[in-house]
Formats: sequence, C-alpha cells, structure tokens
Amino acid sequence: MDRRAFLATVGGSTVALAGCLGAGGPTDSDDHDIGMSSSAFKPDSFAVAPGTTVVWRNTSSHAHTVTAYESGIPDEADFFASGGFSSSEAAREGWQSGTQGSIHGGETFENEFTVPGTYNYFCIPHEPNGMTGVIEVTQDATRTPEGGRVTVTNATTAKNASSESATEGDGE
Ligand SMILES: [Cu+2]
Repeated sequence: MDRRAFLATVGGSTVALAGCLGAGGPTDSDDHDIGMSSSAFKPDSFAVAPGTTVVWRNTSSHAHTVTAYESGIPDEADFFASGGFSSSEAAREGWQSGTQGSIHGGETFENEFTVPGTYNYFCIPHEPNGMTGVIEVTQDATRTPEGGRVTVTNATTAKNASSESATEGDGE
C-alpha cells in the first residue's frame, strides 16, 4: 500500500496509463527497468540513451545491492551504489558491517546515466553467484529520457484493429 504509492512516484508519467490496464499481476514491469530475482538482475544487460534514469526494483524477497565496479564504468562517469557509497570498497565494507546499502524486496533504486559508455555493476552478497549486470549508455538505445518507460512488448495500441469496414461486401 505504502509501497505502491512510493513506486507510483518513482515510476513517473507512464504509471497512470499502465495502472488502467489492471491485469498486470505481480510481475508487471511498468514501474521499473530492471528487476532482481533471488540471484540475478533481469535483464542483466540494458541499454539507455544518455540522460536516462534507470530504475531497479527488487522483485524477490532477498536483499540485494546495486553496486558499480569502479573500474567498470567510464572514466568521466559518477560512481553509483545503493546506500550512496562512493566506492566499491566502501560499499563492500558497508555491507559487511550491517548490510548497509541493501535493497529489500519491493524497494527500488535509481540512477541517472549521463555519460555514454559501458557500466558494469554487481550485487555484493550474490556476486559469487554471478549476480552482475551491464548498462549500456548509447544514443542508439530505444529507451530515452523523453520516451519514458518503454515496455518492449507487442501490445501496440489496438485502437484501429477493429476496423468496421473490413468486409465491404461484394459490391454492386
Ligand atoms: Cu543479490
């Protein structure tokens, strides 16, 4: 309940539209770009245009982190990590000393990507299980700041699907 309200705020302009459809179910991804299962980012590879804010959501019941690899992001880019740490090392220490920076089930984390390039990140507790991800920031990405949250499905607006004049009859 509170969580929904919070996510609605984070989700931005497209949430209201998505909400109308109603039939989404527990795995609807309209309020985030990248989910987190018990030990994986889903998807683990994601592309956005510069200036896009990416939203992660913990879609599992396990606590996770989103932590950048300092050496795995563009030189000019800002480091990012849940918990607000300024380095991978600090994030690891924070996690060791009381699971700081953890993203609990249902919670979100977001980061704006402005510098083009490749960003590698990981989840501290599940790094040994291969819980890592990559964000590609490129002009070629379909997900743009202006475009909002793009759900890549084939659910194109079916407004003109019901053309009444489909069967014109056999003429005169
Ligand atoms: Cu994890």
